[in-house]
Amino acid sequence: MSKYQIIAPALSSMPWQERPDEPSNSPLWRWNENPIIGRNPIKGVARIFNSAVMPYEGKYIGVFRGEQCDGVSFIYLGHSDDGIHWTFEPNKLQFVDEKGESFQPIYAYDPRLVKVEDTYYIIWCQDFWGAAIGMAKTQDFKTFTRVENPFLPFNRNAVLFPRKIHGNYVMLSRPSDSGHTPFGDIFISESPDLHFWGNHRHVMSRSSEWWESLKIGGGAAPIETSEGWLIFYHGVCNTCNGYVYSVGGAILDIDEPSRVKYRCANWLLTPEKWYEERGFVPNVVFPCATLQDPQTGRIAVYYGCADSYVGLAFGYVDEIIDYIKENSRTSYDDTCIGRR
Ligand code: BMA
Repeated sequence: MSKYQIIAPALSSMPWQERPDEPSNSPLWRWNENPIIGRNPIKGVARIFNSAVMPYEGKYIGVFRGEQCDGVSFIYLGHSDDGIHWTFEPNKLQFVDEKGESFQPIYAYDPRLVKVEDTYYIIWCQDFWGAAIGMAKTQDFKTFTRVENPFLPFNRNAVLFPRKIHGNYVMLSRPSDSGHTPFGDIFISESPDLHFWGNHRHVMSRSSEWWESLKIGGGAAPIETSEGWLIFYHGVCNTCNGYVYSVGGAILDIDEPSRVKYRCANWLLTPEKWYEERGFVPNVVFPCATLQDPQTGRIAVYYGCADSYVGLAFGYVDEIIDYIKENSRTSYDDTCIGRR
């Protein structure tokens, strides 16, 4: 029995490997056959990375960022029996509008996939006269209906919560600029209907810890636990050789998620392996999804590696939460309700 409970449906299976016997500074460890998706995975697609997966009908399904050979990213659907070995549909996802007519984004990247009640939502970044959030829903992974873009440009890294809070849908996002944004905090917004968004609050700032001192952004969908919403997010610092992206961990209040209860001063994952340090954009680990099993307390984190591959890391909820709590450093910006 875990010390902390994950509140989510039980999984009959999930990818898993126990911690290898090697020095580590983190409660997470990597799958020893990373990366799970290599180069040129689909005809016309050079790289898949920053992607999200979910259990579906006893197997796994995922939405994948596929960077085409012309450099434009779109979302591709993938299927897997074990969550590790993936086959991809050859064509990018086709979206329709509420009337059923074709409604394609110009580009689409960094998809997240979240189930709320009986519907699956894909949330991504796309062009809306500048980088902004796109969103679609599906119940069968055959028809993908776009809903109105939730926020004005410029915004990225939107992550929907897996259940409503106080009757509203809740989403994290990171207001940004149109380029390689050299700033950025995580905010939260609510909606009664996924159409109108408001009650905007500040959640957490880039911090004085150097690894996340430039900007931060939402990563995987929050995991509901007995201690609060466990989030894996990305934190970025600027070096003389460019940005470095690491994975951070925090726990948000279960009823008022704009309040940060604990925030780990240390990264949980930082580029250390060849597939994280070397690629189209070196030194990037970028979490977009988790699988979690309440019975065993196991968590699998899916993350993009160097804008070139997908990697998988594992941890136990007890060790992750204890590590975040033991190394927690919060500021007033984090713990306040986030209203000014
Ligand atoms: C961010 C996003 C991510 C990407 C990262 C590193 O701005 O575009 O998709 O992984 O930069 O290049």
